[in-house]
Amino acid sequence: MKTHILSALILMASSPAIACESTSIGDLSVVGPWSRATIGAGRPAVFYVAITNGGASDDALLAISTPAANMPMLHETIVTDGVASMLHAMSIPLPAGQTVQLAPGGYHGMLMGLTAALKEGETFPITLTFEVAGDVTVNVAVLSLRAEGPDCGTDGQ
Ligand SMILES: [Cu+2]
Repeated sequence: MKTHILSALILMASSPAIACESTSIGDLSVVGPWSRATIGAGRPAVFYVAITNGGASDDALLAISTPAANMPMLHETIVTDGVASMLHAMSIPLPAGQTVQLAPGGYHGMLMGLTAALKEGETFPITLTFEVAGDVTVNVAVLSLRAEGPDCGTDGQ
């Protein structure tokens, strides 16, 4: 048992550190943008990030764009009677003083029409358009196929 725990610790220590990029624009903090590697370019990729609105007024994420995909969209996963379906989100509300996660099972970016497969360890730029704060471009870390997100410290999941 002791050996088992020890080898698990060594595995964790030897895996490459995943950057948790944080970018500010106006009252917004855009933290830990990430995606998953794709097997090819024929299927859509995902885009996840946490956005904190530290200001006193509401904002909203209106759109995303990236040279990595021809048709990036905002989606929301809704579970009805145990069946998950994805709806197009016209915008994602960012209430004052709150953090909104684009994360598996909820709001997310869907990158349709990839220009190339996403490879683990790469990054690509994505531009987020906010209703109030304007545009900001961040670098998205491409994690493994089964990744659950970068290690962003205590505020991650
Ligand atoms: Cu989707």
